Amino acid sequence: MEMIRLAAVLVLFWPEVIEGADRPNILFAISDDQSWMHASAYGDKGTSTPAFDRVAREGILFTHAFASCPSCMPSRTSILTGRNMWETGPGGNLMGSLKSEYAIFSLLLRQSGYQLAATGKTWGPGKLEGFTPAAGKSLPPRSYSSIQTEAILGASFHRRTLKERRPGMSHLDYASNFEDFLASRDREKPFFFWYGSNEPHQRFEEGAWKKNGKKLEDALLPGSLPDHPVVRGEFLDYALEIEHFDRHLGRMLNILERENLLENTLIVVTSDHGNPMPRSKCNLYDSGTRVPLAIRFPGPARKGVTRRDLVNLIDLAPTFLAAAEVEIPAEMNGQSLLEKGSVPSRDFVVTGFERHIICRRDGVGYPARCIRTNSFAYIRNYEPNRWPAGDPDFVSSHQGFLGDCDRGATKDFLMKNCGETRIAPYYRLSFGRRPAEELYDMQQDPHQLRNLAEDKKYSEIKSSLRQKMEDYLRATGDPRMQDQSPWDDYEFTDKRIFGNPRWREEGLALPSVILEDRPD
Ligand SMILES: [Ca+2]
Repeated sequence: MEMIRLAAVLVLFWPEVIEGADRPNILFAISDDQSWMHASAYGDKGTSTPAFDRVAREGILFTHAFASCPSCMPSRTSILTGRNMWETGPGGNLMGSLKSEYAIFSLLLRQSGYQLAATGKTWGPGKLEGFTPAAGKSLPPRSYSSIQTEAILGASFHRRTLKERRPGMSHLDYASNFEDFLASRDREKPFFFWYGSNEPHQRFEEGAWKKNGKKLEDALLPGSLPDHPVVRGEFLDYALEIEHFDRHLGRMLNILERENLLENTLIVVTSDHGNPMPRSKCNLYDSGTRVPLAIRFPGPARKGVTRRDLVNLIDLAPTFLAAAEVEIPAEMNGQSLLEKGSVPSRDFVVTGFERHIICRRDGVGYPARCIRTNSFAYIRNYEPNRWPAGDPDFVSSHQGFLGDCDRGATKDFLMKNCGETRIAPYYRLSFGRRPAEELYDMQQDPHQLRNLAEDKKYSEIKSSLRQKMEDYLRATGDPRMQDQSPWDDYEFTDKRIFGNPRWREEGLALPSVILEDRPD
């Protein structure tokens, strides 16, 4: 408690530090699918992240940061717009679209005189609507195009590639591309640079942990997965990808230092949502929405502070704008982490999920909202008759059955062994149907394994959380509060990713054991 109060007091002084100086450069580093616990600064022995740890040590380590949505593109939409996932129309669905009617922080920075650039994964998969790409170019129908990146982040730096490509990882030499940008930049302007690694997104090089000196006992698993060597091995293969992201970040920090830029650069390191193993990504549990976050403020700000209060990644857009002394649009519901005159702490965050890929008949999603306080998490599943990871007897995409869970060793293991008494409960936790309401005591049950929603002792807590959540959803215009669900009707803008035009008709059967209805 003392630490929280101290941190809150210190926050008041940061704006004075920034004021008066030149407007800071900004380096934003975002990994793809990394849970908060998987960095050594948080105590993970299986993942070594010296660069992240350095940013935390020379700045602030946030222990409770949450993505607005546990799916790549909606999370990135929320980061860019400072809006909750239900406030961005088709931007709340994977393979939806980002409309230019929503203000995005990067273009506001550019308007105010910043130079923008990016390397690696930026926003996607999905379609940009109404943005103006560079002269003579038109927006492509496809995701992950450099023209898309140019339209929202100024310039795409991707010429430099690695000499040795590691299986499962991007060929881009992110740090050298950053160096190229610095060498070619307009030195009269402050810059905003987006470093988006493709790691640790699936697929991984299976078993790579063995030749990289990792030990199975060091793997840090969420408690919702069985403690088995296959699962431990996959978490270590994933750790190697996080370390790849971190090595490039480390090189970038060294380059900034060498160029004498480190002291006037705001550095933010995070991820778009949690790990890609079962019951994490695409789920509103902490394993899906809670992300690492470290921020190094420019100048002689206090160092090495840990903040345990709740942060939503929609707070980043206002933070960047505040650092650049740009007015924050009223429609951004995030709040700057540099906010002046008040303690910028939240007493709850609300997250949401709608539709990821096609994995249920008729291509519908799995709508849910969650309110998370320091003590509890309350989840409302609006369609409890649907299957949270996809219909178990329906396949339409490259992810196979249960397509809202990425292919991988742990998923395969659970599917192959779901008939075993020891494994079946884990299978159900990840892939079985869920009740309409879930309530977890986050102090007693951090892995969210004991649902208290039907326990009478907690009925007051449950109803007050539900009320608080619905008040917030109403105040921020969630269509679900009007009994509307536009997300199931939004177009899939990037069908290329499925590679299967017959998805509506197709469906293959699996062993009957996994078709069992909701467990107790
Ligand atoms: Ca992702």
